[in-house]
Amino acid sequence: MTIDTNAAMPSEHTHLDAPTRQRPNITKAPSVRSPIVGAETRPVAKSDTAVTYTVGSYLAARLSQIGLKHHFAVAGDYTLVLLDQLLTNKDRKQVYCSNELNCGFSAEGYARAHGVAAAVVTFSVGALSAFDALGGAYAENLPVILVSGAPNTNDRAADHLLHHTLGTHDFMYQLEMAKKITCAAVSITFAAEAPEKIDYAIRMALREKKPAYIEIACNLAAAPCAAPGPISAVIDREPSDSESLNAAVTAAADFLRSKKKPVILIGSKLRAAGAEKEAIELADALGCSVAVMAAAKSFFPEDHPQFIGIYWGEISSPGAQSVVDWSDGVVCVGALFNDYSTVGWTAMPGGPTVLTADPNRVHLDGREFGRVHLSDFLPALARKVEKRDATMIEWACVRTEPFPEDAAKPDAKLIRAELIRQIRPLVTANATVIAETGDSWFNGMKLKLPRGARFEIEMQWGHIGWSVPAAFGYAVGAPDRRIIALIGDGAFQLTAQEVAQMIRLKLPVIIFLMNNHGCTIEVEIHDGPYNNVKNWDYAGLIKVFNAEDGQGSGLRATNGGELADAIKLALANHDGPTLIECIIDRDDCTSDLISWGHLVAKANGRPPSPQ
Ligand code: TPU
Repeated sequence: MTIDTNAAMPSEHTHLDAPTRQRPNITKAPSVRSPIVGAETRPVAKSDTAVTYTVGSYLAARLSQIGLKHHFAVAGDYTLVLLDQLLTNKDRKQVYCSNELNCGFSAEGYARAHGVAAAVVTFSVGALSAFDALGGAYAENLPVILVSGAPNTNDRAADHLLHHTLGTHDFMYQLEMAKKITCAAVSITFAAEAPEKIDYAIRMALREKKPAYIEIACNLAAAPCAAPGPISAVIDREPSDSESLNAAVTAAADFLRSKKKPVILIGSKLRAAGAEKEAIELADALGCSVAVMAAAKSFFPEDHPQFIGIYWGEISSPGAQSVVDWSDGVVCVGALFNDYSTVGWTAMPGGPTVLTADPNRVHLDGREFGRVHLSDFLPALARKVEKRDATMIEWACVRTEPFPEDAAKPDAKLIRAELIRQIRPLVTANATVIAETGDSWFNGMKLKLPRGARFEIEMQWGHIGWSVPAAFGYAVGAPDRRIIALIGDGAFQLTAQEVAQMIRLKLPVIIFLMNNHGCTIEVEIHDGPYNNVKNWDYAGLIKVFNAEDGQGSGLRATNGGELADAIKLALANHDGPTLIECIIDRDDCTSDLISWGHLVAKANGRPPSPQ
């Protein structure tokens, strides 16, 4: 994320009275009337020479100042004037989505690539769909700012029933719901209060790395309000408490000094804490083994000499579980333990051997150190520790080199292992792999990442279908990266429409769709008729989405030769996405999925404890 701290105004296209810039003669601009609320959509003129901000253009300016080059949107009559206002700011593009769930997930994917994102939707019918994705952003620690249009302020006091509501006079329920899934939720019902409320929501989202919600009454989007001041007032970060930081570092250094075999375990909150580089500093200083949790794959470089692989209970990378479980001092950095990451509560470091370093707190030996930022704690600790490399000696004993894989015969029926073998070379330093909930998680873990490659997974929220819009949003936010999405057929059916938006924006995302005619992950947890998926002509779908002007490719591979040809074509298509439908057997899944599914099912199936 690039935050432009100097930019008090977004661009020369904006309408702020800027002494150093050419003033646009906005009084001559024809104004556009909203069909719905009759509000002016052009900047509001105070006089012939001075122009003030509107609620919508204030929001637009702030989004630019925090570095957003895009925001995602689905139109609706409660937001049309707001969308017009946002369009007056030429620093950012308005990117349209097929529905609000996808819009939310597109923003979530953009936030992964870019650090922060925004999405604009209409009241209730739109926002309630987007809330699912907003819950995901909360769970995954991503600052997504959701903006919803809302009823006209005059209708609040009047005895009016409105469309897109519950058919009651309560227009506040959406705000109340938003409070549960955001770190800040505000409703703007007076233009004068907009700057303060918008700034508050943005500040909280950036500080907490959680979503925020801004509701704007539809007749206020074009209403005048104050101009934005310097963005530094919004993006302040409360520093670590120096006493608490020093005490935590001293205690942690003592803890590590008393341990013979410390190991570092990296978790998914590391990125949100902005401390990936700092984790490498600590690893270098300690010289111990470093394992990452599945949801944190790529948050520590896999080519680092101390990297030992994924710690994920009994489906860990070979040797990694032994090294972590044998350790007498596990430094858990941004770790998140849930039923999935602990493989049904079978693999969870705990007790006095564990030092927990979270984004804003440190806990060890029954002591808690608050207001300590991970990005301050890790380098300070690195400066205080001595080398402790016993776990590297253990690692040298238990590690096993992967067997080289032979290519399958080109005309042999396609199997999952051949598919992964062919995907491996595509994962270059510039690649981002986006792995959907399903066997794609476990397939993705088998991809070795060169330095620079990124891996995105939504393991806490686990919404199937996330990867299609998230890949779209990620590609918008990082257009120079090679984006490879791995997805199952069941998941794809939830959000398939967003491939059409990839086509619209000519984004060369490569989608590997594993068509195994079923929800294999669910089969392994608990099987039944509900796990069968109606087959689609997935490759053929791209022709439908292309319509008269699109340049997406839809290809089908039933054997290794066809897959190799499809990958060549995908790499040659720079003008749109390529979906490669890979036909594999219903039972062709990783053994990791089977082991994991068995243990998660066991955890799910525990009978109620006696009260
Ligand atoms: O690899 P594979 O075959 O398991 O993937 P596929 O075909 O995409 O199936 C995924 C099946 C699945 C379901 C139905 N995984 N989790 N679920 C439960 C679920 C239901 N609805 C949402 C929105 N998210 C979920 N995780």
